[in-house]
Amino acid sequence: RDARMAWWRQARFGMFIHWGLYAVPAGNWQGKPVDGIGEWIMYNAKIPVADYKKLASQFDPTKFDAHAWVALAKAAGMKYIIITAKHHDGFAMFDSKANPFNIVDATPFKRDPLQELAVEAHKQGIKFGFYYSQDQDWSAAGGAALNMDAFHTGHWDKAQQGNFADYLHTKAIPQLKELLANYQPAAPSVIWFDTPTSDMTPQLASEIVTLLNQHPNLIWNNRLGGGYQGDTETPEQHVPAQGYPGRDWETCMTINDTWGYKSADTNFKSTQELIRTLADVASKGGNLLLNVGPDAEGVIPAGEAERLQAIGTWLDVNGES
Ligand code: JFZ
Repeated sequence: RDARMAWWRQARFGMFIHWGLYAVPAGNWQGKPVDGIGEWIMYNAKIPVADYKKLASQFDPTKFDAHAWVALAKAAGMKYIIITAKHHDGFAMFDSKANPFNIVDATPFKRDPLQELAVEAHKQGIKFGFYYSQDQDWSAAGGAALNMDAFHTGHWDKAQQGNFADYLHTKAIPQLKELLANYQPAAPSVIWFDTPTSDMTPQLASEIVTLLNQHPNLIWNNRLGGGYQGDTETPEQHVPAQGYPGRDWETCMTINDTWGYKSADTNFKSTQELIRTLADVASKGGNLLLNVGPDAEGVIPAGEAERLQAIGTWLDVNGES
């Protein structure tokens, strides 16, 4: 593990990117704002699977510029990028043969932005990885949906009914194989799992682990499920008081109050607050994975980009690199 973690322990600062179909509604559905984080709009507005899938025909992010995104991360002093390959909505932001609900097959854009980013990250010499929602998948039959409280009440569409193991075998595991195989020589350094439910039994999770173990340099986090602790702790939206003695850890945090783009959310944290958070994390031996939410045209909101530039300027003057 030490060899695999070496670059990560030096990194300190990474870019999280939540980008997907949810950038099209951008927090609004049928003319009304929907409460909650932008990438959960399908869940929060209980959008039927067929209606949500129709968003793909409107997704044409022609302003997407992989070079510019990687250059922005570097200018901010970030050493790695983690982008949503598939979030809970089930839409793959990459060229997938395993499932047609993906950016190449289902949108007018027809490009694989993850391929372009992987190549750019490789060229510009920073590490690259994928967020993949392995458990919750609201558009695949059998994909889980959280049922944790009165607000989060599980599935809402018959099309979601099915067997979780079947979903895993026909979609999640085949797509993870694609992500691990198709980006050479810019292979992902990290797979960032999320929101495991009780559906992810130790047995099913072990099938994923078998696949991960074929990539000895791959780092993965503690959100796979099935009892696996992975390589890294993932405190969310806060900096733990003592860090995690004896464990590698990474605080993930977003600049405003959403991860995926919401047009109305301009509640950006100040540059000063973000720099203090970075210093707090670094002083406790962790990494900060700071999120941006690009819009449906493929642009990182100016309020976010400006803050990243300002952090980079501060680091140039005051930090060591
Ligand atoms: C999850 C996702 O549901 C969310 O959309 C986003 O991708 C975020 C990074 O991760 O949300 C979580 C997951 C874990 C906690 C809180 C929100 N947690 O452990 O407190």
